Amino acid sequence: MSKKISLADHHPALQKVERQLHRRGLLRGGLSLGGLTMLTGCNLSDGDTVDKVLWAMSRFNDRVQALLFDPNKLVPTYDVSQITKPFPFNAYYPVDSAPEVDGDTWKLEVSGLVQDKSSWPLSRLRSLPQESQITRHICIEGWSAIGHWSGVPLRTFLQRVGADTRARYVGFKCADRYYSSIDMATALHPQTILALDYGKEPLPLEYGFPLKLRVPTKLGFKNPKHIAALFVTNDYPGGWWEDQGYNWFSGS
Ligand SMILES: Nc1nc2c(c(=O)[nH]1)N[C@H]1C(S)=C(S)[C@@H](COP(=O)(O)O)O[C@H]1N2
Ligand SMILES: [Mo]
Repeated sequence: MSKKISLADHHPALQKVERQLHRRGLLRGGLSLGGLTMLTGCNLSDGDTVDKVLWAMSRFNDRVQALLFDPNKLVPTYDVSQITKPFPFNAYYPVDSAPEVDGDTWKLEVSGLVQDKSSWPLSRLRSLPQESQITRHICIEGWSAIGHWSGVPLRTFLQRVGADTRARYVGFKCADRYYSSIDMATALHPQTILALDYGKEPLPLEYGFPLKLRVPTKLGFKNPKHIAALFVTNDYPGGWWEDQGYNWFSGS
């Protein structure tokens, strides 16, 4: 570690990166790249660019945000009259490309650090206790909308499958090529639900049929729709937008 710090402190290429970060106001006060590598646990080398350093800073930011997260603080809920109509559609493709999933044959695959890896047809998910919420969905693209989702609290589901709740992440793979992941504290938050219904009816095709993660403490892109598989892991799973630069934690 001391070697890495002296590399960041004395190597001309990294000094240049450090000056650029200071100029852009991204490194403040006495914080140096050496100090940053210590905080992020990231090994910087002289070939690294501002981009690589920003990734390291974003991952450090994830850890700070996770520490600040209050597992019991609830987001505001709304009245039925405040629901946004029509609820906006968003995906990385146009609405007519949303995946058509057959609810009769679909099963949620479960893997990773869980005791029971059996898969879950819709009927089995519906036999678990259900929660309902009217909450605000906030998209990073600059719009928000209030919607009504119901389903199984993810916490209830994780307990039922014997998940190792000391693991770091819960990851999701979708019927389109989308994927995402959340930290375990957020997965166990009382308002994080595996949503089966929108407005008391099964999720419409474009809003994520048959299963969508509703996590109102996080931005919209961390609410995967058309979930096909769920896994519990200690290996950072990233996500579709997260891997293209959106901050991974992206929540409150
Ligand atoms: N499977 C899948 N889930 C997804 C996306 C996607 O493209 N595919 N887009 C995300 C983004 S950026 C947003 S804002 C919300 C939009 O959900 P909505 O169509 O219900 O408004 O879904 C999220 N989950
Ligand atoms: Mo979004």
